[in-house]
Amino acid sequence: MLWTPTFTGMWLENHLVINVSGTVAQLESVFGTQIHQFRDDQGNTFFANVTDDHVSGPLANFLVGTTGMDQLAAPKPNLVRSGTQSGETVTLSSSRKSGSTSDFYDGSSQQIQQAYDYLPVYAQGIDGSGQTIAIVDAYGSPTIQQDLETFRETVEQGAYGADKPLQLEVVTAPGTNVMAQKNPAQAANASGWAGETSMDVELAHAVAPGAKILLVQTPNNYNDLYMGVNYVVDNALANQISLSWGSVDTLLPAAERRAQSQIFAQAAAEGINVFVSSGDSGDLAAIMGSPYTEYPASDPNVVAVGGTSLFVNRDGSYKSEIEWGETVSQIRHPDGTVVQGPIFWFGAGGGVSHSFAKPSWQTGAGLDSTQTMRQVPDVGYDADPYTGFTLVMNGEIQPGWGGTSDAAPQWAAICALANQLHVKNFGTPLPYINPILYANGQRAFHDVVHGTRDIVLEGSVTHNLYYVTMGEDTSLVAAPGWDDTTGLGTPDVARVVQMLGNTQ
Ligand SMILES: [Ca+2]
Repeated sequence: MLWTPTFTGMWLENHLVINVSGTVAQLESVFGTQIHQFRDDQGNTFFANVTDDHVSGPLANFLVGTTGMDQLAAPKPNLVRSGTQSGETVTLSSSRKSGSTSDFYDGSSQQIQQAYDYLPVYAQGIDGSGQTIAIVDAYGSPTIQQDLETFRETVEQGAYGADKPLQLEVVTAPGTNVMAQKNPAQAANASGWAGETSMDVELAHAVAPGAKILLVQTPNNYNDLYMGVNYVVDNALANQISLSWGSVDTLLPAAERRAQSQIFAQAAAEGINVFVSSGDSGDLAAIMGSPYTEYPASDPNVVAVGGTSLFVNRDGSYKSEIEWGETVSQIRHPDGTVVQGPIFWFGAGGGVSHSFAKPSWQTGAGLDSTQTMRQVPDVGYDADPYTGFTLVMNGEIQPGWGGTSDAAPQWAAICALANQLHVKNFGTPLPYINPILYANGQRAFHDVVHGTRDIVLEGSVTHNLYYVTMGEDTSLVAAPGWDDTTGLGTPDVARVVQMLGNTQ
């Protein structure tokens, strides 16, 4: 008998997750591990299991893995802002190294709708009506309802859908671990998550203004975030989910990753499409010593979303894109002496997963046919803070937000548009879309290839000049066909929605 009388458990309806609690001794006994208290170099204490779980007996026949026996690996939201670096505000300098920035995307909802060709879809009466976009974020934001209202009254002005009623529902995922929320080190991240929440909710609304947005908030740890995802999947609360967070795909214990991957497998099987930002730290080699991808972006049952820098014509229409990555070639004092450089600032994540085999559908031009592991990302979208989005956070209008967190909720919104058309045509929602995108997607995407742009930024305090090259993303580089920063490419939304919505 494995269970002690005081050991309580709760089956969730899909029988994929058993939510259990017990004393440390009980958990150590049942899961064959030891749980220790640790103190990090900041003085924060946390608990963690010191070995992977190892169960024997009847439990081993059905237990795929366990999560939540540690407070490690709090995921980070994938958002960055253009305006700050090294403790000072940096702005585009008048002494630009080359070219004009007049063709940079301006951050408005109107221009993104025009540049990515949303308008023909809206003209058909397709705006996300009847669809729900679920967003799972840690903590949420106390001002989200008012911020979304202000966003609609300002950033969305002139855009299609700015007059639509807001449909935002905020819930806390049932069964999430309240104890972890009290961890002060994790709670300190709350402000970053509030910004992430504003970004996800506002940008999903900007391009699918008829859709309902379900914001699921949880404490900031993997276990509870996945409980939030499982809550949506288990209850079939939405046909598209946006996740703008992640961490190195080998950081989580294998058993924990296996358990979480089961949720995405169920989502894909049920036609719930999950969009995940690919990360903002390039190939992660600076942290890991060699290239890595992020999880859950690397999961074969999610659509991983990479990033670009977006340039537009004078009339706001699409002009061109390059892969998103900013490298500071030099930082110079006003007297001309070089402070340091080159330094990689940020850029889209991507590459080859260390954890997941390549899915059978991942074939086509640009992919490495000899590669046996999953390649990331699947699709791209504007994510560069210098061609980034204007958002409302804490009541304040703030330009210059970027990160692949920009990209995932807007792809979830595109899926909501396609789902509305698919339901209208066939009476059923879309299946998992990655196999369709890889088989038929070429004509619906802008294929992004490598390019660079140079800009000069000036620090507000030191007046140092930052010579920045756009389009330099660590070892990752855009190329013809699929590539490891933008996947298959960025959407011509009218074409993507037609292709998906008319494929039975
Ligand atoms: Ca490409």
